[in-house]
Amino acid sequence: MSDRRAFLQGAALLGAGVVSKVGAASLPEAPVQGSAATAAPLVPPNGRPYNPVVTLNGWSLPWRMKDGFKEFHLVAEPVVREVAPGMHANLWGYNGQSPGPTIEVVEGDRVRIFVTNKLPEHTSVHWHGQILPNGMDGVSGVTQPSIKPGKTFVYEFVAKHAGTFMYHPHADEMAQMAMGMMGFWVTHPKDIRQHAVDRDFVFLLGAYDIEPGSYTPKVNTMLDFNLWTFNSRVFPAIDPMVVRQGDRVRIRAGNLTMTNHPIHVHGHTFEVTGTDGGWVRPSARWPEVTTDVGVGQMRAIEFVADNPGDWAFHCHKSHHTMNAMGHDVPTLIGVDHRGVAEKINRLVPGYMVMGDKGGAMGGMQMRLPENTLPMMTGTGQFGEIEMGGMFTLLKVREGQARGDYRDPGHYRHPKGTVAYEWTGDVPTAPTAPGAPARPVEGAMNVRRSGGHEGHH
Ligand SMILES: [Cu+2]
Repeated sequence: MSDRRAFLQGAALLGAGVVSKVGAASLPEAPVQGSAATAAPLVPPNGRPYNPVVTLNGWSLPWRMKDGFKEFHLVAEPVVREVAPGMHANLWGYNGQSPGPTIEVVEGDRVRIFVTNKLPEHTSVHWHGQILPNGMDGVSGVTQPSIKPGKTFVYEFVAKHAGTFMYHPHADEMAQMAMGMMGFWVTHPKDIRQHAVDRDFVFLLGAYDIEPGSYTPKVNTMLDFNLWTFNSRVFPAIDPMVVRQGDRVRIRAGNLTMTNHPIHVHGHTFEVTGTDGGWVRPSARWPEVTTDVGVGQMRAIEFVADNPGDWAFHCHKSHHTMNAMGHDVPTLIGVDHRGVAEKINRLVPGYMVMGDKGGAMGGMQMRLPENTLPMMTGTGQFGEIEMGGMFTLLKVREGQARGDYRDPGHYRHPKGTVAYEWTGDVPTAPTAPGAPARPVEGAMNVRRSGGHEGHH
């Protein structure tokens, strides 16, 4: 295909639902998503009915029915992803976004997926977790030649098992996944009543190493990433999961990072109902508030959202609920800066003392380099949230209408149910026998940075 034809086709396809005249005869359209907002669930217009999922800050790929196949068209290409307002990343993805669109099919569907490669290098797509013919598994060199730039390959298989899956390249994998090439896949049960829930959220766990001031991930980073994402977004730009009180909720996550993520929910206990291999038998489930999602794994958790409020939902590795800026700041807790700042200020105007009372940076207005995000950020109804990365809110509301995913705003706490300040006397707390005497309030407590000796 000439560049000019490719350009015209790309332009014609920019609006979802527009069928390209060039491609209509053979290839299904390849819709492009330009927005990083959470798209409304894709209600199936044909085929077997199912309860669609909601992809956090993402969307599901439309298909066409042809000769008994559900036909999808994925285009692997460079994309610009808004990681959060104020920061964009030059990533690689599919159909205009990273991660690529979620693919939803029904158990027993015959699926045909066209994959067009618009990357500057070869690729392939592995359908992670699917039971399929060996030659459809997408492993470059092993089960197929890689897809060269400009070429289109076709994958065909039956979606045999209902469950949670992913797709990603199996060609120059480290670089391509570090650039954001991945997508979610849900195979719904043939019987719509089976495993039915009221709301079903999905997202991929991702990690990037993008130096403050730059736009492209460092693809050779092995472990030291500085952006931890749900669907290539970081807090405060990850949409909340909005549910109606009493809803049965499923949240599915897949992990394509280089480390594990203990995913933690506040205010509810859940059960892991789905793993990489399918559904967990009810007799094999147990209640939890945190579940570890290992590298290459998928987990589906379910609970009844019976506790109204704005509940934190996050990875429990505290460095994964932070953004890029500020990782190189030394630990200064316990260091006495008094006098030092003034002296340094004579040499470096604008010098600030940071971290001597802890790490809190939320209230500081540091000027950031171009295209990066503060390490800890976000503001709630009671003040600074001091989070980043893999963090969002589960918003449980009594008044939320069925099928309404709009953010209802801050939770309105019933009177007398919020932690409050004690304003009476504070009696001296008992001290353990043999413990050193507490320093008198107001006395200096000086410890030299890096040293161990302290004196009063
Ligand atoms: Cu994590």
